[in-house]
Amino acid sequence: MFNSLQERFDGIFRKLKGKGKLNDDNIKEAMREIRRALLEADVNFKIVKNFVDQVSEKAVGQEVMKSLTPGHQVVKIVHEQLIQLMGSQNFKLNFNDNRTNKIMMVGLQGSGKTTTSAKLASLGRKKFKNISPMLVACDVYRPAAIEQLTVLGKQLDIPTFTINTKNVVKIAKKALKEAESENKNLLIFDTAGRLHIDQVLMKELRDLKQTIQPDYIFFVADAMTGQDAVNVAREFNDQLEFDGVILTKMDSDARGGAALSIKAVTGKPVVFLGAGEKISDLEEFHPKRMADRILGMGDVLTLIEKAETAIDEEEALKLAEKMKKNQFNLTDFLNQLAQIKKMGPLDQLMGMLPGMNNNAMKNVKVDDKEMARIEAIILSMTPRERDKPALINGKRRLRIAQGSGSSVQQVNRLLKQFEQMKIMMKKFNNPKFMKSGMLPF
Ligand SMILES: Nc1nc2c(ncn2[C@@H]2O[C@H](COP(=O)(O)OP(=O)(O)OP(=O)(O)O)[C@@H](O)[C@H]2O)c(=O)[nH]1
Ligand SMILES: [Mg+2]
Repeated sequence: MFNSLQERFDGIFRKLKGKGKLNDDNIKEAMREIRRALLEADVNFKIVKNFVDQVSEKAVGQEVMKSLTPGHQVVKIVHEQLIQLMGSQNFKLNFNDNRTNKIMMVGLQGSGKTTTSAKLASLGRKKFKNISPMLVACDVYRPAAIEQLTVLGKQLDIPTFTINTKNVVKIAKKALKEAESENKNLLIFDTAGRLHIDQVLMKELRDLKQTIQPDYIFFVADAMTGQDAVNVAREFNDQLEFDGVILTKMDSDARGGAALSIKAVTGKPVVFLGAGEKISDLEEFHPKRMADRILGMGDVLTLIEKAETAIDEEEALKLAEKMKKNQFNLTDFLNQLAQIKKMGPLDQLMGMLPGMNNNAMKNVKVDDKEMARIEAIILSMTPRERDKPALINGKRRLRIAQGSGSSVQQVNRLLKQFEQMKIMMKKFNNPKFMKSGMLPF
């Protein structure tokens, strides 16, 4: 996410920070580079021009020139400008417990509407105590689409409403009735996509909007399509007036042009990001956190939120207790690895830490393969060995190595790391620290 822009900004600012004082020429050069970086990230050219004009105006001001750390001042200005570009106000999803809340999902074919409908239903249920969701299949053109939504719903134990008709308005009316009789207070309407905007679809969507009077209409767009996504967003907004944008496939989008342009072009904010195919891969979009990420300042808050949703608090407390009593064994270690894995790929998580830009990431040794190896080694031990690693003598080490397809040295290294970890745990015996669920290494 934003990798190329991150790298470019890193280079530009390093150069600026290296200079004691700045003059007009230095600033002009930096602005030229920022302009190029944004264009390469596929940001709309008018927005780029506006952005650079505003940053230059502030940067050539006396304050920056006279400041002792002019380079840092420029970073600060760019940071503020990025936040403004993406919308300085955070969007907040609000539901009312006492009536049916309705969300309508719209967008082109393959943008991620169906997947994101399920992700949102799951997030709504998790974040709001008295919310009970139901999915409504309004994509009447492909039978497979209804099946897809139903399967996702089943996985989550969330009902999917379907009836056999091509009339979307009829489906919607029946769904609203069903919600009332079944006590469901959040309906998510998944609609059909088209390859291009066409008037038949738009009319159908407007009719649906008229019938259900949604609390939110979210426009779902594939971030990888860059400026195309922005143009389609503008047309959908003109015809349908949506409330916010959900950008999907951000995990595969290195450029970030859509995320940076949509607010300025449509006036509507990005509200969520899809960052993977798993149900839990939906993040709230916070302009400040995004600006932090783009400028390599990390996004610790999102990391903590991910930990909170993926890690079972009760488990974490149990674990903290075991650590306190020095009873932490290799099975617990294995469980912790599984919890971390639930949070997503390690490189994505590391990318949220401050200072972890692409270069730093290359030096990070803990990768997903290494995790898989550790897991295989521990799984090749007997329960007694996991409980009491001291039992593991040379012969047993050989057996474990063979069982897990690794070398005896790798088994030795893991056991040594585990011993060191236990020593460290004694030092870190702080329940609050452990509650964050992170391994202390
Ligand atoms: N990597 C990644 N893949 C995603 C994300 N969101 C959706 N996808 C994938 O994108 C593909 C299309 O997603 P759907 O949810 O079926 O898209 P849709 O908008 O409902 O498509 P139509 O019903 O054909 O209009 C699926 O393979 C999803 O798994 C995401 O955030 N990251
Ligand atoms: Mg679909």
